[in-house]
Amino acid sequence: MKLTGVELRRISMPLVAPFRTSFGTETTRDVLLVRAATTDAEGWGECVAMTAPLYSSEYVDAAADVLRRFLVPAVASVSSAVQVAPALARFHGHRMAKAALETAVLDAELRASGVSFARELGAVREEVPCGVSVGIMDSIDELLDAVGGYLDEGYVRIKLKIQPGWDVEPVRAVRERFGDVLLQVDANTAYTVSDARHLARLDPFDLLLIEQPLDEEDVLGHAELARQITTPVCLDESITSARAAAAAIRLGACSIINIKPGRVGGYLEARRIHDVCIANGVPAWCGGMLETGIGRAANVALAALPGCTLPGDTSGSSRYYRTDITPPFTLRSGHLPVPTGPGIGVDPIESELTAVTTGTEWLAL
Ligand code: OSB
Ligand code: MG
Repeated sequence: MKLTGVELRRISMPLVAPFRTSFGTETTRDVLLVRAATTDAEGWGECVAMTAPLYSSEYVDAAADVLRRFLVPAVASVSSAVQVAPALARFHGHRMAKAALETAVLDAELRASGVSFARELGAVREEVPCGVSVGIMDSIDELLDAVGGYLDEGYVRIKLKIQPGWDVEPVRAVRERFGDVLLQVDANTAYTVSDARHLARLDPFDLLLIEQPLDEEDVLGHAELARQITTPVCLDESITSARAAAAAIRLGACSIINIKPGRVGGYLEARRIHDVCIANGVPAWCGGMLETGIGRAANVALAALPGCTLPGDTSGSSRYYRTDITPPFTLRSGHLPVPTGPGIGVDPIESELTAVTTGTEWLAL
């Protein structure tokens, strides 16, 4: 297989409702798609970087820039996806950009050989249970309506975004209204270790986990916090590699890990993190970044691995978009089917893709 070029395509996808977190409110997803053209097949990757560097240091314009100037030229002579990360290793950071490129090359390679992502990664399930991430709302009533709607749709686990001033009360309200539903919270780094006694007030609510309460660099702080609360600590932002995962586990900073391929540089590193989790008896689950069907297809394959034992943030297309750019992912009894076709197993719908495209750029190799 030889790469002949890479297309960078920007699309603008309005969300069905604003998604509010402790770091900001997203109303439209500005997505960068990477299409790898090879002598044998073409492949797709979705860059999960957001419009502004609020979740992590990456943002979509920077991802496009680093791909154009450094990453794409550096993969000119790779003949397999396993060669992508080594070819990019001398460039620091930019994991979401690297992940999108590696995923596009992997998709092309797997399509050429007729192998699905699920098969390649080692999936053991044909469908995956789905959770949903529920943003911060203006009122508890609004939150209860949203959660009730998702439970009616079949979601098997609810994740509430929290921040100081929106934590114990929303959790209490959801517990009181919806009983023993699987429930967890995500703070996206909104607290400090001095909030430990406050966060311990979540202990009585039997949460599955609290995700990334502290700064992404405060791994030791998470270890200290984990000793002061009974809710299991799960890391998202802090886990940027398999090495970081192994260190965080060894330090006692987390007992659960959210795996996001974009955050860690791609699906091959994501699988290594999964393997670190299995080796340590640490439950893992597949996170999300409000992906379109292109990114979702590969995430659902990852969620089907044996170590992904908790429901992921792999929701149906309609939770995000009125019209997806692929055939929509639709929940069946709270589950999504794992694609079985070659590569990511789904194709963009040409007319939908064209309708949302704001620009394309062809980088010949
Ligand atoms: O922290 O998990 C997060 C969305 C964007 C950025 C960060 C996060 C999220 C979510 C939504 O929680 C997950 C999804 O439904 O895709
Ligand atoms: Mg998170």
